[in-house]
Amino acid sequence: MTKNPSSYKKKRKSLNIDSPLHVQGKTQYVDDLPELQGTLFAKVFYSPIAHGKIQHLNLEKATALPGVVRIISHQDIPGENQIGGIVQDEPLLAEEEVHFIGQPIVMVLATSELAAHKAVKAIEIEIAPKEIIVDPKEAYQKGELLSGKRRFQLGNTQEAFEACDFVFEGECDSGGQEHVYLEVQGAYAIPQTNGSIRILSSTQGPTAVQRTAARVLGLSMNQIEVDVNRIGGGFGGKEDQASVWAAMVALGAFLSEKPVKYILERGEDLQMTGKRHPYKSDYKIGLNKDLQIIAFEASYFQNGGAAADLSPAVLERTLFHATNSYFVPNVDVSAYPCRTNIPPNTAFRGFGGPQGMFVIESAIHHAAREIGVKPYEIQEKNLMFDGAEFSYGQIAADSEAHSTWEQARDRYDFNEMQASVEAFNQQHPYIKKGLAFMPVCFGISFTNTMMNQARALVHVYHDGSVGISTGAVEMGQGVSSKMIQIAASAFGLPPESIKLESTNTTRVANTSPSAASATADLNGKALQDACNQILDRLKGLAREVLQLEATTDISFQDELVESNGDNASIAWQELISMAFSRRLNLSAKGHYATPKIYFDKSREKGHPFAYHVYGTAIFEVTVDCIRGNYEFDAVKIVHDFGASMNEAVDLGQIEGGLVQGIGWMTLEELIYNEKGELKSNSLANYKIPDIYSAPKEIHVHYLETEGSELAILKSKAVGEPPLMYGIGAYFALCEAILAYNPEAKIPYSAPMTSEKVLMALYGK
Ligand code: LUZ
Ligand code: MOS
Repeated sequence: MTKNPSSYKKKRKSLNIDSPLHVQGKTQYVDDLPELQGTLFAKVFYSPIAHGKIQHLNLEKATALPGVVRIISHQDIPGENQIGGIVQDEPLLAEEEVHFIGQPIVMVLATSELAAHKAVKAIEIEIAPKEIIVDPKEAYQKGELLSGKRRFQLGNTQEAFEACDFVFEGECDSGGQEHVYLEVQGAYAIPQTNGSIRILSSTQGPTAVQRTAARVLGLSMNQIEVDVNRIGGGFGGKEDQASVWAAMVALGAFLSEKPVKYILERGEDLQMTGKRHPYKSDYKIGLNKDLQIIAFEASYFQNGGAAADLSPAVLERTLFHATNSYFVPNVDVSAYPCRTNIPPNTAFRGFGGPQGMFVIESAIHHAAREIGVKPYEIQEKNLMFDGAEFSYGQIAADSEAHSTWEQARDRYDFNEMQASVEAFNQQHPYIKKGLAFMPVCFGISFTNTMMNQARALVHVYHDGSVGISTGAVEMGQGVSSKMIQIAASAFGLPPESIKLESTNTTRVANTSPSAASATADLNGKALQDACNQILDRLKGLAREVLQLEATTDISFQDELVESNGDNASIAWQELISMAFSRRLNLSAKGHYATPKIYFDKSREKGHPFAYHVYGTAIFEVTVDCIRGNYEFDAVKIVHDFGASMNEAVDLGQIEGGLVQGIGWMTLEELIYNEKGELKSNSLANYKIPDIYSAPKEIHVHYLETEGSELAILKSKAVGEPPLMYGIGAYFALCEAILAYNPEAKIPYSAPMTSEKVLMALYGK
């Protein structure tokens, strides 16, 4: 235990309890746990074609292979063959039809991974092909929607466009994105002696896994225990889609009465799982001669894949963020979740928000080019301000759109950056630099109000040590560190006195997934609630022991329980020991539900977000105009952290989110061909950013604000917002291309790969 309070406080600012384990390779993931004797290995045989009717399935050769224990098809499922979360449209194992390449058809159980692998290769199938759709606009035209259209409106765009001095229309596409979590999907199910099943899962959503497995097995939820120690990255890919593999192994374990494990190979994971939704969109923007945006219309065609998964929720967030950090008085935006024959797309950091923001940023860039001004002149004129209404009815409060923009502009001396870029471009005929601003405004809360609740369980053991459980899943985002900080600061103990337990559905039930950037807020507040209940009991005892008035304030600090006025104190351990001998309850269960939020879907109006997170990034890029290659010289950010409770963890989220966003906008090209085949099917032909493609400099200034009462310890959510800074990469590249070729035709089509840069440089 740290006895020196000042070193403890210093540490608290920068604690990430996971870092030492990670760098020593000691962190344990599902595949690192020792296997129980008799464990069987599962492997899925999946559809080799994107759409068709199964004519014949031959399992004979595969079944006869050594080590093969059983091959499980949809007919063996004791409960429902249905895993759809929002829409009931997704079987666990295909029945008559297949709808994407990678759709699970049967599952092999074998005594080794190799035997399972060989068996899958020996399965023969005949499928009568049906029409394949991969393009969302084509799906829309053919009436293939996964759920209903959504439309958000504010003011009257039709009238407003008539009064505009400038009106521009265009198209804008953004590509998908593979999650590339370092730990691939996987799960391990272990039958228990009482007939229940325990599942170790690499999931962001233990309760989603529990619900899905129970449904497939025809059991009630209390028969399924899900335990998550930590996961090696999620980024949304394991919000819903970890349930598939967990339900598979649970099914195998239930039928074989043996432990069953399935850790996907990277290639299987790339092929079978959904990704960020590609979008195709149409926009129309109207401005007055003062560059104020008067009206904005857009239609978003979301490529949802073959089943709904989380697409309807992702679609909704596209509309919520359609105007990013701008106030636009007249808005009319519609979104369509389109069914196509690729794997069901899913949550990915930003959850449809980035796709929406890219469209309005494209529209602004388009308008700036046509009018003959710089895009930032339009951006700066239209930033959100307190009292302004978002198209969904929420009124902006504590907007930091202006303050982050202005501080970024002045602190990083944008005028000077611009002057030196212009000088550079004049001196260099074949190397050009470009600059772009990227403001971000992201709403914090699940857009589905019901999901904004959390629970926690706290035990104080009678030696004074503390064990805490919450619904939060650690996926590398540092939430474990934050939970420990919260309990440590509540009890006035060093972090070493707090043990964070695994996330387990029997200790904390009915969890929302760790998602929506809200995990630390929701679980942290539930944890505070539990701690406060114990503290209240202890305060009563402390007053009695220290012979103080019932109104005396008691504080818990540095392992001491003190009265603030009277200088009386007792050691934490001593007080706990007394509490135990007096038979006080030293455990508590906490709950939190975000207050005041609501959303009325019939009107598409409400107050869905606890608060918004703001920030502004400035990008500088250098383009080699002979080769089309580029490097980001610097990204300079002013970010609204509120009062950051852990600057190291929060900075890590900014840097990681930024680079992931740049990857989406530049390098990461997800390609499905017209047959629905994934051509970017390995990490050799799907390029993610590495240290060489990361910006050479990243500056992050912490905008110190009041924070929000609804943010944990006033430290605002930080998981997703920085990803959207990455959109600035696209527009900085556009500016560099235009410096070389002012006539360049640049389609708004992300990612802006080197090939596309080259074509734009030399196109007319
Ligand atoms: N997941 C979800 C999310 O179910 N609802 C959301 O609003 C959300 N937002 C961001 C990321 N995941
Ligand atoms: Mo997420 S996209 O917050 O799982």
